[in-house]
Amino acid sequence: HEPGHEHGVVVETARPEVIRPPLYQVVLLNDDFTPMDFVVEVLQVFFAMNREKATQVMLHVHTRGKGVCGVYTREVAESKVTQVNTFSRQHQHPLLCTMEKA
Ligand code: TYC
Repeated sequence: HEPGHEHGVVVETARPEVIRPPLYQVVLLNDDFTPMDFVVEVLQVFFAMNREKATQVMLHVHTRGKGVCGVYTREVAESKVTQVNTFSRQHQHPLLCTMEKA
C-alpha cells in the first residue's frame, strides 16, 4: 500500500492553484450629445447585448452618468475601449468609453 493511504490517516496534499487574472470593467460615460440610438447600437455591436439589455444599460448611463458594459481581462478591455472610441469618433460623436480595475 502507498504512503498516505493508511487507514484513518489524512495527509494534506497541495491543490492545483487557480490563477485569476485581474479583471477590468469597461465603462461608458454619459454626455449631452451622443444620440441614444447610437449608444444602443454600440452596446449591441461591441458588447453582444440584445436590444432590450442595450436599452437598459444606455438609460442607466443616461440617468446615472456612467455604467458598466462588461468585465474583461486587461487586453480584451483595452481592445473594447479602443474600438468603441474609434467607432464613436468615426461617426463624430463624443461618446467616451473607459476602463476601471474591477
Ligand atoms: N445623454 C444622451 C442624450 O440625451 C444619451 C447618452 C446615453 C449618451 C449614454 C451617452 O453613454 C451615453 N442623447
